[in-house]
This record gives sequence, C-alpha cells and structure tokens, in this order.
Amino acid sequence: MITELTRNTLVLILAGGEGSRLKDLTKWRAKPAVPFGGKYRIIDFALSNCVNSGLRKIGVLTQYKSHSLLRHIQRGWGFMRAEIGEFVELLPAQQRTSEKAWYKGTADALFQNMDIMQRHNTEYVIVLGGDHIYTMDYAKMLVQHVQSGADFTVGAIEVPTEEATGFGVLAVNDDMRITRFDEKPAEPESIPGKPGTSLASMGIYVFSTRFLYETLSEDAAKPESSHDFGKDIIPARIEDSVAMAYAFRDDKTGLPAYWRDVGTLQSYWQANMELCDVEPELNLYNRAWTIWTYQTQNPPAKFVFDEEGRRGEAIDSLISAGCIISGAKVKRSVISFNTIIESHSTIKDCVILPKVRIGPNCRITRAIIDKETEIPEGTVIGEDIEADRERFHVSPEGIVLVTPEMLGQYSFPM
Ligand code: ADQ
Ligand code: ADP
Repeated sequence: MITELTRNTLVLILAGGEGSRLKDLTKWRAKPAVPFGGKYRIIDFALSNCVNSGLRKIGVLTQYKSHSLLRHIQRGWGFMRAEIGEFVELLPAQQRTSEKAWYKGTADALFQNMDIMQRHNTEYVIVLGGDHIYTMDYAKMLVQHVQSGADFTVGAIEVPTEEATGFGVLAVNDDMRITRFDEKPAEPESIPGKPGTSLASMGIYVFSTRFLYETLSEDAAKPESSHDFGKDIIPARIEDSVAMAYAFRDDKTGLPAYWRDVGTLQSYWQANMELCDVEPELNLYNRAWTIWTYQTQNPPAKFVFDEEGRRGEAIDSLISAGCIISGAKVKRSVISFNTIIESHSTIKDCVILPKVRIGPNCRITRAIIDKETEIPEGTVIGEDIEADRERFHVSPEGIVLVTPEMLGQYSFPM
C-alpha cells in the first residue's frame, strides 16, 4: 500500500556483486540477472516486493557484467510514473566522487551515490540485496523501524546454525534490539533456547537517512575499512546507535517465512526444484503479490506426439510459454521459455534456461542448462558424473552445469 511513509522512502538495490559461486552462470551476466523459475530473473523478486509494498522510488546499483541486467530492467520496469514521483533508476558505477574507482564494497556503492540520494531527499533509505528469492512486504519492516525509533533496522531470519557461517549472525535482546553482529562467523551463535538455529541477517536494511549519510561518510574516511555493510557498517554502529532487528515471519503461521539465498549452484537448483512441489512454499499464484518481469510474447507451451507416436509429456514441472515438447518426457523440472525438447528424450530434475534446444534421444538428470545451449542428439548427462566432469562443470553436490561455451557453441575471440 502506498502511504506517506512509503512515499518518503528511497530503495537502493545492490546488484553489482560478482556471484562467482554460480560459476559459468555468472560468467556473462550479473547474478541478479540470472534467469529463475522459467520466466523471471532473480532481481524480479526484490523489485516486485518493492512495487507491491508501495515503494516506488527505486535505484539499482550495478557494475559487474551488467549488460543483460540493465537491458532487463529497462525493458521490464519502465512502467513507473515519473510524474508522480515513481521511478526505477539505474545507477552503474560511474566515478561520481573524487576517487576514480569502481564500487569497492556495498557501502562504497551507496557512498558514491550520496549526491543522488540527497537529491531524492527522502527520510528513509531501504537497502536491499538483488539476489534472493522471497516475497516480503517491506512496508511492515519500515513501520517497525519508525515505531521503534531505530537508527537502522536489519531484516533477519532464522536459519539452521550450520548454514549461518555464510551470513551475518545477530544476537538480540527481548525488544529485538541488536546486541551483537558477526559477519560470516566460523562458529555461529545459536538463538538462546533454540539450539541449532541462528538469527541471520538477510542483507536488507532500513536506515534513517541522516544516520546513513553520517555513517557512510565516517566509513569512507577509514582507510582500513572494506566499505561493506556486513563487514564494516553494521558491526561498527551496534553499540552507539539504536540498532534493531526485524524478524521476517510468515503472517499466517508465525514461522520463518520463505527466503532463499541462491548463491550456489546447489541452492539455485534447489530453489527452482521447490517450485515443482505440489504446494510450493513460494506462492507464485498469489494475485495480491504478483511477481513482475519483462517477457517476450510467446505462444503457449505445446505438447505433441512425435512421428513415431511417442507422447510429449511433463509432470511436476513448470513449462513456460513458447516451449515445444515433442515425444519427450519431462519430470520435476523447470523449463524456461522458447525451449524445444525433441523425440525420445527424458529430462528429470533439471533447470533449463531460456531458448535451449535438446535434440532427440537425450537423457538428462540433475542438470542446469544455460540459455541458448543446443544439446546434441543422444547426449547423456547426470548418469556418469566423472564423464560429465570432463566436459561440464559439476558442483560438489553433483549438479551438472552445461553452457553453450562448454559445448563449443560460441566462437567469440576473448
Ligand atoms: P553477502 O551475500 O556475502 O552477505 P555481498 O557479496 O556483499 O554480501 O552481496 C550483497 C549484495 O550486494 C548482492 O546483491 C550483491 O550483488 C551486491 N554487491 C556486492 N558487491 C557490490 C558492489 N561492489 N557494488 C554494488 N553491489 C554489490 C550479505 C551480508 C550478510 C547477509 C547476507 C545475506 O553482508 O550479513 O547475511 O548478505 O545474504
Ligand atoms: P542473458 O542470458 O543474461 O539474457 P545474453 O543473452 O546477452 O544475456 O548473454 C548471456 C549468454 O550468452 C550466456 O549464456 C553466455 O554463455 C552467452 N554469451 C554471451 N556473451 C558471450 C561471449 N562473448 N562469449 C561466449 N558466450 C557468451
């Protein structure tokens, strides 16, 4: 809902990280631009959450391999009305400050855009990561921030302690005031009374703007700082300010809500697979919380018999528009738009990115196939992992990533 509060808030989405743990999926594109769920890109979730939360003043900070990210936002997110103060602005690293450098860290990315923030002149700034899959009403976090009189509020979610080593870990008192913050601790603390569960930072923050300016300026002047929110900004201000945590919970169940960091091939594959559940935790069908994206106009998905009378069929799968499944079987897979799967091929537990062509007589299991890959006739993937490792990238959990380059299908001199 758009309120005076949401109108008075600027959102900055950090979308410049390298995302190197997604391996070749981020070789040519930024992580927030990686296709997800058949028709979306990862950043659509943060952007849709903003729009649905009534937050319509948005800046997206980009730098690393941003071409397809910029293209996607320009094409898909241009519907905001500048006349009424709504916008999605692209903020590539552009050396606006005296230092002639790219964004050195997430805090530096904001520091370099201080003049732009000042011109928007809102009372609050929300900082979001551009690379998580979730639906969340940020307005609720904003309201808590204002009511609690916080200088800043960190979005937090309960995660298994063994996974907390990859996150900022919080300790809070009974009023949710943060008492401690450890960025990626080797031995994360558990929540008192809840062994095996830790409170992790979601990497999203609400700041009172004046406090943010002061903190960013102080940090910029510290030569030893890495200018990162998790490493520097948040821990430095726990003691001398009002630092609150906002627990992200499902309104209906009161349990931790759905939130996935899709930073590794395994977690990216897993989050796609979860969409194939009969009742997925992430509800893409909620008309009150549409996930928006840019899409080309494609004909409906089509399932046909092949010349020898084999049925083209799919079960427990998401099949996007423009796909043709001809005499092939698809099971528990996410098939992105404009993909063709030919005769007598079997696809199981796979994530297929857009515009892939899978030739006849292929068997593919537990794989991620990058955009525009052409899989030749008779290819078998996911059965002999050692053989796959010679041609493709295989994650520690055995998920096989296949890109056009790995099959010699791009010949640009680099
Ligand atoms: P990480 O996920 O490790 O931890 P980071 O790599 O800094 O954080 O990425 C955060 C976001 O900023 C991503 O969306 C990324 O694309 C973007 N980003 C990274 N470097 C950038 C740069 N130089 N310019 C612009 N954008 C950049 C953070 C927090 C943890 C928290 C996790 C939650 O530090 O405390 O637990 O997020 O996933
Ligand atoms: P996106 O896939 O994010 O929409 P593009 O279609 O512009 O972005 O290009 C990314 C895809 O094209 C990736 O699958 C990558 O493998 C391939 N690609 C793009 N540029 C090159 C290049 N110069 N050399 C090899 N592969 C490339």
